[in-house]
Amino acid sequence: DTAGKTITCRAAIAWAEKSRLSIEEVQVEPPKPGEVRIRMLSSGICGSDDHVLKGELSVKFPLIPGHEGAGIVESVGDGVCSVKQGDKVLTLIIPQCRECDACLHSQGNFCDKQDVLPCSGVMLDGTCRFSCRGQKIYHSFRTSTFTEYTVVPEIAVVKIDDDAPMDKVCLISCGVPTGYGAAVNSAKVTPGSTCVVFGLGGVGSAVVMGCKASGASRIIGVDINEQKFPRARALGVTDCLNPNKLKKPVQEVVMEMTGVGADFAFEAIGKVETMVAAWNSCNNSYGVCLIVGLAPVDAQLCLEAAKILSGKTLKGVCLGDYKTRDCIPQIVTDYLQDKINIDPLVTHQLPFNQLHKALELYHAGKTIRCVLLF
Ligand code: COD
Ligand code: ZN
Repeated sequence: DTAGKTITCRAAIAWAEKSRLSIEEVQVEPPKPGEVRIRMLSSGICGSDDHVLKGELSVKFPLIPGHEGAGIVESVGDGVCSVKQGDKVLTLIIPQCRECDACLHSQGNFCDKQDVLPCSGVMLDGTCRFSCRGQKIYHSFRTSTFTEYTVVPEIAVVKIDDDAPMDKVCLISCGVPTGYGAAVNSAKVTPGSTCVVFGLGGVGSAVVMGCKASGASRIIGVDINEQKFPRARALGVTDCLNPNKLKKPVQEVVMEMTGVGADFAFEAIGKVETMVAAWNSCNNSYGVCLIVGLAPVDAQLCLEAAKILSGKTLKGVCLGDYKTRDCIPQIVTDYLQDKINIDPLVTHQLPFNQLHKALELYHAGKTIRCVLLF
């Protein structure tokens, strides 16, 4: 029994920005009151992890990256009552404290206790649970999942169904609710509508699934990597555009293709230029543009101010506007009941010790999601 004891295990550490991750032996302290220690079973590699490693977010190094995790509760700290030892759980990049303004508001989900914007890298009490060769290692996004064991606050973990397949459901911790939820829950895509999705990675593909499930009749997919097109078509994209191969700006092409602009546009890349292109691809009167991607921290979004008067909507959305602990377990149940199929998003699975190969596949643009298995 490891409860109450420090666990020594393997974890991937980013010692500095842009440095190669290194798999090290780390010490993981027991959970303090209100915290949960999890034995990881799987973790996706998400675009936001890549932003962290490139230094595009104001994170502190050294840290253990990863946030899209599924695992089993190893032990809990005092006062924890929503999960217990042996429960299958997902980690939550956006926690739900149920006490802050956003949690108490019917429409809010961006909990005050999140650690993305900005990133402190520490637990809620200001300390870390990880160390390596005597040096403290920071957490990322309240989660840190590229490790055999992690410690997270109770508010950033949720129990899921006992029969959930743990080699896949990690995607339901972030990519699926972020993309699918943006379409079905946040935008509420309407039957027969035209959608345009910028970025056909893991998150953009989940957006496409949500548009399709909502009955969109035309889904235009935009990506500079044409390797993404066949899988996107299989998920429901009807027209693929590569902005680098077009003679005109992509928003002009979308305007011509649709005549009136898209009903719904989604940005799932995290770049200012594509946010502007998504905005300008929408119908001027009733178009809705959702920003799903996270731009670099100091970037500014510049739009023609007069154009907003005609009635179109610009909306940011994080984790599909879902209150995470309340809503994410239901997505797992929906998957188990064949109401949503996440299998096409899992294009690769590799053991944790092949992390570098997984990152290479990600950077080569070959994956939708590569799941690391522990
Ligand atoms: N034009 C078109 N496509 C592009 C361009 C471009 N200029 N640049 C890159 N792309 C394509 C890539 O080829 C790739 O296919 C895709 O965009 C990006 O996909 P991935 O697989 O690298 O990344 P995802 O899908 O895992 O994540 C993308 C996000 C932007 C959603 C992610 O990085 C992000 O910002 N996440 C934050 C959103 C969020 O809600 N996080 C939770 C807490 S805030
Ligand atoms: Zn993510």
